[in-house]
Amino acid sequence: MAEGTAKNQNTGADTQELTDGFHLIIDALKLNDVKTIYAVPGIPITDFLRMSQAEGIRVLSFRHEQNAGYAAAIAGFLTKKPGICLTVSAPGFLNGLTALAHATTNCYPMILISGSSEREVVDLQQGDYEEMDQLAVAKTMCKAAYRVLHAADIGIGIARAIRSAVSGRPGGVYLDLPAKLFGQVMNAEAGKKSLVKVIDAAPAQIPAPDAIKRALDVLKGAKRPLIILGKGAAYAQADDAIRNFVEKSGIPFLPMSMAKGLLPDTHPQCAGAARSTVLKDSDVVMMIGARLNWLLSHGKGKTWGETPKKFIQIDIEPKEMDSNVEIVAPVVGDIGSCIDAFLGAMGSKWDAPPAEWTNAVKAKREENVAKMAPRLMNNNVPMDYHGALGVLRTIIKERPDAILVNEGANTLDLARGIIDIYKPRKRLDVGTWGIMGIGMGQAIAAAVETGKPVLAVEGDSAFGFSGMEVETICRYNLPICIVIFNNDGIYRGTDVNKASADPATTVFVKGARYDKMMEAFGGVGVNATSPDDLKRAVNAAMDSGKPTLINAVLDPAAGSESGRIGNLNPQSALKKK
Ligand code: ADP
Ligand code: TZD
Ligand code: MG
Repeated sequence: MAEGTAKNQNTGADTQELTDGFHLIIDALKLNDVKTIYAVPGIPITDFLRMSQAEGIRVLSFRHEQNAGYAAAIAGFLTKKPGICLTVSAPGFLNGLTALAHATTNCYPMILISGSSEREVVDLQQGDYEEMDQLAVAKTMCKAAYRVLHAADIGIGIARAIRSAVSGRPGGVYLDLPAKLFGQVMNAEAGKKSLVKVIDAAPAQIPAPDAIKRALDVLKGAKRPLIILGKGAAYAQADDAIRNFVEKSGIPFLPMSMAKGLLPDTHPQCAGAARSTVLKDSDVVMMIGARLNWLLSHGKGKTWGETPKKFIQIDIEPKEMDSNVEIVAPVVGDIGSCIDAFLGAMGSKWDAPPAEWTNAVKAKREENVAKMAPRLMNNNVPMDYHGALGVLRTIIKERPDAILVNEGANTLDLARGIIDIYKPRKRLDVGTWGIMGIGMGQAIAAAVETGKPVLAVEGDSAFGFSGMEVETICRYNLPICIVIFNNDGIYRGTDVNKASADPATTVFVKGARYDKMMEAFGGVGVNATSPDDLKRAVNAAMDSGKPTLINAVLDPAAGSESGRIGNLNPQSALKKK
């Protein structure tokens, strides 16, 4: 036992230097280049956070663990290193758990570290302060879960957590640190030796040459090929290789939401504005870091039309292959290595796809863009989504380095389609689950990790899930401009409950002034009632870098039920009264 050893050594020699759990955890994190911790303090981690700060780790102290967790998760996506979230026991842990599960679902590397109560008491269920068998609860929600009981194992525990989070398919890892561990002492020299610097945490996974050849043969035989880029491709940070590959192939590409900007949405091969056409009419589809889940209608059905498809898939996770439909050419490996292998095997001459196909995609795209253009220029008061988004679209065009955070229903679906993204990893949103509440956590981590300005475009409901973090944004003085699309409710503000005096479940207080929330903490609040107001206010915020919240007053009737995914609502078999 480390504690025993340290005591014995201590009695033997007064000069013996000691260390403890607190310092070993901090040293282990620093040794592995952890620069930032996203946290909410309390027993047993308050002093730990103070010491971390004193030792040069930046600690972002949040108002709710879920938001700290979403911050850590997206930090993982942005940096390819595990984002670290620290919480107190039971309730703090549970608050962080949604984010851990979200990180795992989205393949973001993240480590949730929670202090926990004493094992002896927890296991006998004797009612400790914030008692819970956290390790058991966490196990089903993440890629791996570990507990460290001895100070001498801290180095190994943290190394395992880091490696588990980032290697293979990235995901969430839980690390349980009982309160007693923090104060455990051991010989400082032995402690130092026990720390582990993780070497090559996410080793390259080189694809098999015959898998590359098989995939290229399928691609060569295509008459109407399509590339789908997913957020795995954005995560991989193989931006130049991906761009070279897409351009060399001449194949139209469709970016999934968070893969927008890997190549600019305005790129001549971008099929974003011809989505339904390319999904229906393509004959060979090459998936790069994207899954055939609900977001792509599982690769079958009406969305995919009558044309028989052959799927090629590049993914680091072998089990992803054939998950929904047959993959005729699976390519297992990390995207950087796979794309390099493709570029090598394509040789210097590669025939572009038939012009008939690329011209048809281009024509459809131009038709759809032209149809949309006048709607984006409207100056209606009260604003509709298109008028407001037309303004934000121009602002992002002029400021392509800014990071767009986006959540809501209509606010999400319409912003995704309308706001072009020009650079990789500049669009962060609700991800695979379509989760509300990621807004402020993601905005904070984006500002902290990249130093770039952030524009958070939020439905009024979506914002409410993490709205208290505006105080955090003001406290750390982060360059974040929040625009709330305030249509008085979820989907719309016009729903009426005919059965009682209670409001309908989807509507909020009419005419709410979210801008006042920001003013309460010393930030800039603006009430914008027209596209011109909105433009002025966002530009001022982006120029000044001051924490700003703009309440964009939208027509309460603007918006439709569930945005673009109303079809997923179950229907009652009984006739409506
Ligand atoms: P989207 O929602 O954009 O369609 P998904 O989250 O569904 O994207 O899919 C991302 C996929 O990318 C996952 O299957 C994941 O295993 C894979 N992935 C993540 N990182 C890498 C990488 N470095 N190399 C290869 N595949 C990766
Ligand atoms: N809770 C969580 C955690 N995630 C969810 N996705 C939902 C609830 C359900 N939900 C949606 O899917 S969108 C949405 C909710 C509550 C809010 C939509 O309203 P909004 O956007 O104001 O954010 P619009 O522009 O009014 O559509
Ligand atoms: Mg709304």
